Amino acid sequence: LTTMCSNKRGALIVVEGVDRSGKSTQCKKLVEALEQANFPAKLMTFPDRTTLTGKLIDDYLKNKDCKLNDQAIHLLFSANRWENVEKMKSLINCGVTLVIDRYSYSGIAFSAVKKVMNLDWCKQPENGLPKPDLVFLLTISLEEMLTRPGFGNERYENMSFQNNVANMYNSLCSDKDNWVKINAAGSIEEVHKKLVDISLNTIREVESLPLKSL
Ligand code: T5A
Ligand code: NA
Repeated sequence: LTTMCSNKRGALIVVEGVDRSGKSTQCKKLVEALEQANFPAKLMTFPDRTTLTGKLIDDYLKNKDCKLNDQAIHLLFSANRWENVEKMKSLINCGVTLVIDRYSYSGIAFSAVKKVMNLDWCKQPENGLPKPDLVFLLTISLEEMLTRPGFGNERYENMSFQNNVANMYNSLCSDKDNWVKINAAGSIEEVHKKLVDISLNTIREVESLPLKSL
């Protein structure tokens, strides 16, 4: 990898939003489009269910007999990101743009709405992780969300919880210059085109700037 390293860094692009807003669909298409435009790109997903912490998280989300309390699962979601830090940094520093399906803001929003832990407490374990250059927040009405397939039996997949998460995302988003809200109710192609255009601008803007930390 080192021999192929570019002297320009890649961008860190995150896609957030409530369940079924289309994050996974858009992340995949975005990586393909960037590669076609000759910008090396790679998809990452959180939670990464393949790692040690990821397996515990998977059991928790599937409501298996999992006794983790709210604080413990919050810290596991964060640890699941920390497990991937070296990999993320080396790819970005080698010129690869990382497109990440959920990141710290999922961790913060989904935990803070439980009211057991305050917002500041929820943000602390994310401090020091690589800071995204761009965060897309896919917004969708609850009515529109209901028309989409895939609402399963995982924990958090209920309307009132998702509504609270949407409000929490909105408050995290306000006054942040690297956040872009995208109306995700448009067609897959319409949403995709917006993401590609904005991402290409960001990739060019940050290629000579250092990667920051949260
Ligand atoms: N979580 C996660 C935490 O609590 N803390 C954390 O730190 C993290 C990282 C993980 C759960 O864990 C929580 C949040 C979640 O509850 P997940 O594995 O990310 O969840 O969730 P998934 O179930 O995989 O994905 P989502 O439900 O969030 O869906 P997506 O990815 O937003 O939507 P997508 O792309 O799969 O699309 C859903 C359906 O809609 C269609 C698609 O074809 C698909 O059928 N669709 C569209 N239809 C019409 N128009 C469009 N524009 C469409 N775009 C997609
Ligand atoms: Na998804």
